[in-house]
Amino acid sequence: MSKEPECGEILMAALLINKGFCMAAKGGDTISKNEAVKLLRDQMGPETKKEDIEKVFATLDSDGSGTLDFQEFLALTGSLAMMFNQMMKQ
Ligand SMILES: [Ca+2]
Repeated sequence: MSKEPECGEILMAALLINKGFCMAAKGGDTISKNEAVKLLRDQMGPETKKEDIEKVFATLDSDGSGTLDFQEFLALTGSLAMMFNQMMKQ
């Protein structure tokens, strides 16, 4: 059985999420579609079809702006966290 996460670990995860956004946004307020597609391809695997990545991007880009803001990025990280949670349960 795994141990409960400590407050410091949770804060570190939040900091890493913020750092990930800042790096992907390259100092801006949003992540470009090209950069988001690279991130998604890294997470989904290089064999993933472009149209599947486009569908995920369209789902994440909830306001249809063509970029991901921090809130939309959090939806991505939340989805990944849920995926990892399911993997850990198996
Ligand atoms: Ca958007």
